[in-house]
Amino acid sequence: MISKIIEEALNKQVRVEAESSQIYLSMACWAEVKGLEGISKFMYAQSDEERQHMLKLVKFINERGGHTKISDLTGPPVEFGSFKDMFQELYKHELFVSESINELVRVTLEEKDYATHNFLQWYVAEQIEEEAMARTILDKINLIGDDKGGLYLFDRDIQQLTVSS
Ligand code: OFO
Repeated sequence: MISKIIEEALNKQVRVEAESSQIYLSMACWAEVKGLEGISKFMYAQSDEERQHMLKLVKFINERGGHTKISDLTGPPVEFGSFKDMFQELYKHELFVSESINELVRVTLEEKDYATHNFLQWYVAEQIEEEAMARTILDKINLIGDDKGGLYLFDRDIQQLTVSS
């Protein structure tokens, strides 16, 4: 059984994950209409992953005697500048998500809710991976440059990242 404080804190995270999914879906659309097929596929997959993160929380709350409240979401941007800007935005967003998870972990310790604390370790590990992936992508972009040729190679390479992740 989770306390009201934990229920509320987890519900907040449901919203964060749902908004992440929408932001990445918007990035997928932006890349798709620009003809960046690889980047777009990658972002559709990221959006799906974030929805799975959200659902995992939804199930946990309901199964632990809480009630998930599905809330309004803040609409994501429609335009993302250059592909480099877009991935910088993604990195920034993942840092924000990590902070949000860390805060949630802090609340579980304060509330002495060790079951939820244990459940959240999956998210802690996931954020380490996602931050690392975003940094790898930014390193790659810096290496190949922001020009047309670089973009072509990057769009091709990122398809392999999608397959292997
Ligand atoms: Fe990438 O954020 Fe979910 O956890």
